[in-house]
Amino acid sequence: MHTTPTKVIAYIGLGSNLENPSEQIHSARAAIAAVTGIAEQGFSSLYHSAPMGPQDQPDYVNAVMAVTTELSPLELLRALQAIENSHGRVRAERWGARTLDLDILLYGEQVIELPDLTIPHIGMTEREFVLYPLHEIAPQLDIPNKGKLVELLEHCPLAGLKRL
Ligand code: A4P
Ligand code: MG
Repeated sequence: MHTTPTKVIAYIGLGSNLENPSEQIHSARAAIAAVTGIAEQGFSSLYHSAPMGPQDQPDYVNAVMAVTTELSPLELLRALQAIENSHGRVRAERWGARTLDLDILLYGEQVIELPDLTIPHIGMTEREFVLYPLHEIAPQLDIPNKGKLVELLEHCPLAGLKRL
């Protein structure tokens, strides 16, 4: 019997603040789109943002990508971590500077709480560098357990976020 794998819409947050951040984001986009079982559906503008967390680090470039995927949530996480590693990501300080950070923001409508994976991504609903790019590509979105994206945006100051 042949079964077609189900496709789920997922949203990925991309961030970089080292070694030519815009280039890191463009090359991560291409690497994600090239994974078997992932197809790009949309990509936001690039945004310039002030660092959240330790302030003694460069500003970030952030973006959000919409994909459809046949990968399970954990398979998607592993694929993104492999791409982070191939971009020279070294895990050091929490919230510290990084060449590339790839976060699964949303995976369909699912709420996932595993030791290695929390979806919706923790903190995404308060982060201007996630909500504004997400709104650009998915204005109608509802965040599971959190409410409508447009309403979350009303409580989220721009905090210096700039579209590049
Ligand atoms: N993990 C759990 N849930 C997820 C998920 N939905 N997507 C686990 C991806 N990973 C998830 O992440 C730590 C662990 O989170 C992973 O092993 C994975 O199993 P990490 O990338 O190794 O460490 P981290 O990124 O330093 O920590 P954390 O808590 O994930 O930080 P964030 O939330 O990623 O924030 N400022 C600006 N302006 N822009 C940014 O993009 N990013 C950060 C990092 C800090 N400041 C920033 C930005
Ligand atoms: Mg992360």
